[in-house]
Amino acid sequence: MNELFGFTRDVIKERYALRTPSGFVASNLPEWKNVISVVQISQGMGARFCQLLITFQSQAKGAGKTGELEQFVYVLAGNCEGHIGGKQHALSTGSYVYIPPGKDWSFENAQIETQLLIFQKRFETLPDTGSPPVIVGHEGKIAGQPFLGNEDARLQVLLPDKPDFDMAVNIFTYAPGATLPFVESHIMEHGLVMLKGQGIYRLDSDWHPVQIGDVIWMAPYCPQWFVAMGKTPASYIYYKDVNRPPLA
Ligand code: UGY
Ligand code: MN
Repeated sequence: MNELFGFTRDVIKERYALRTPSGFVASNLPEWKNVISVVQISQGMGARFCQLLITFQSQAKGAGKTGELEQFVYVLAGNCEGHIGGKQHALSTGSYVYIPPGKDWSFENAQIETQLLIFQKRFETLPDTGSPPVIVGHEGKIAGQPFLGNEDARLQVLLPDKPDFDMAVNIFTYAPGATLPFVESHIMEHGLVMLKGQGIYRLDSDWHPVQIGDVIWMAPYCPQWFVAMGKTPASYIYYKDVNRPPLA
């Protein structure tokens, strides 16, 4: 269908943002060479974390140190090598790596058009917890659990649910017609990418059709709800901040 110029589904509001691939603009990030990098979510819109989409071109490489930050890297498409703290890992579509503070990292030797989704935040220490370990995994090895008893809405929890970790990353998969059971409102913030299918996202008091590739930021307490629509399952990967006191 032809769309007349000047239209977009993108919405940037105080409590949430919806961004669609047709509006993405690349920027240069010092740690990455020969990639197309899009900052999907950042402090500029009010978030307390950063979400990046990296697309490898020929001879691409990213290398750096996490320092005080932590980052979760998910392979959206393609394959590459990850080097974390001196250890090499072969990564393919669906692989993920959690890199705690104080680690050297690099990603290279990638198939062209390999895509990485990255969630970054400043790690929040607690007096009685240590720094979490490096985690390398694959979504195919994590079973989806029924969400609050609903077999049609399944959650894969990619990181250990332990107090050391201050971020969670999950994949939520809905059969057509399945929904979040109620309109959630919570202290945690979310960054989200639609991986498959389509549906309607309620954000604050607005309803938006969403599809594969769309990005959503939800501020703390933003009311949120989802229904999967169409003939195929819908799924999204999302970040949330967890396990820390509200007043730090
Ligand atoms: O983990 C969550 O808060 C999740 N149920 N939120 C969401 O899918 N929007
Ligand atoms: Mn939520």
